[in-house]
Amino acid sequence: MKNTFQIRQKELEQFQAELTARKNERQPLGNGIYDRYKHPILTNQHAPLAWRYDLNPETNPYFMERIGVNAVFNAGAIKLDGRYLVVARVEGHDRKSFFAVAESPNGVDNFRFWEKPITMPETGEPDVNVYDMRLTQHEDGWVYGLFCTERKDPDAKPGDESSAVAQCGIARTRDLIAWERLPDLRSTSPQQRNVVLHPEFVHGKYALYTRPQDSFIEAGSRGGIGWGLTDSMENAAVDDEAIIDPKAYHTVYEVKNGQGPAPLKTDKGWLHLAHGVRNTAAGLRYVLYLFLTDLQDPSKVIAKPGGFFLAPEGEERVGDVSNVAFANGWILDGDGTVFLYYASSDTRTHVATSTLEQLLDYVLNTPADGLRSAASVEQINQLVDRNKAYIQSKKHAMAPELNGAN
Ligand code: M1P
Repeated sequence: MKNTFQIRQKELEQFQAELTARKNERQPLGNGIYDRYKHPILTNQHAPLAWRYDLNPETNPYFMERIGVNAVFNAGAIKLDGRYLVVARVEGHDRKSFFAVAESPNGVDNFRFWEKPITMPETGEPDVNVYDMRLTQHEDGWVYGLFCTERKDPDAKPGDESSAVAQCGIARTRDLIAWERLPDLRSTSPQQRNVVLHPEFVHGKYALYTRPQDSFIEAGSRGGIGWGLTDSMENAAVDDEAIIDPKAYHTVYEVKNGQGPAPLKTDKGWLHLAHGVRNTAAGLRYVLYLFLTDLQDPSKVIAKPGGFFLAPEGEERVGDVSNVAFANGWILDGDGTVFLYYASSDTRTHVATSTLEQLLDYVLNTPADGLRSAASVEQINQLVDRNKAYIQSKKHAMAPELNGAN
């Protein structure tokens, strides 16, 4: 028996040491906008053995897993004191999600979880499930974590054990270790998910991106990325939500959408990463898109490429909730590198890298959604014509006699 314990423990320790030490590799043949990487940065296999196994051979002679981790996904991200940190949504075999910090020396590999998951204080109304934290380093000096808190719908009919109410939970910290829980956001919407705090005060108030919705899954008559102001985060309340980026017919965000991480400030405007959801015969498909808002008025969209920026590819398309790309974390580094943390199919977490310059080029120079097939063809034809004209001009420049010159 002792032998079984020792053999399994050694094998698992070795496997995890290799997994966390593995170098990530940039994938070739990208799209010029960002690079994908070969390996996910975090999976359920990255969860420390001490979270899952009783390490005492007397009480666990078979070295059995006692507490299972099912998935590690939808991670918030921040660079704090020079450290690349993500706050992942870790989901156990019991379907409960919680938050845990993982740290990397370079943002793309060697992510290791801190010793213990985050102990998130509860409010007077305990959360049943918490997930999808957006981290904002606010100019007031705090790091805020806004997340979805989910509880059973008190109005669910007898026998209905699925209906839930989603709201925005709020906590703040200085170090990602000690968290102060604040009251949940109050808004006029019966449900809220994907609420994100803007990093700067706007008209002296805290500004929030919201996602009002009629029911737990369906955005219904509401939806779109909303915008609202609140006097305080200690008693956050948004009475008036303006929809700044609505869902739209026959687009990649026809069913619903939601702000990803807090936007990045650039000299051309606020750069936003968001997810859009469309319906298919195989269920919902989640993709990521980018848009830019005005520097002075972050609620005003000034540029928005058509279609998706990143969609699940290859094995990313398969998981607990297949066909999902979701992102709620990115890091802008001092040299302009942007680390985009996205999850695939509610199962694992990946990184893509780009630069602020490339992302702005993408946002400012990709045609907007023309909303009709004919408009898409027209955009391609315009590009072909411009390319033809350019190639012709190059030919003439190289051989002036073709141009009638002597
Ligand atoms: O299952 C896909 C995603 O569904 C929800 O996102 P949204 O609120 O936009 O529908 C969230 O539960 C998210 O965590 C999940 O990845």
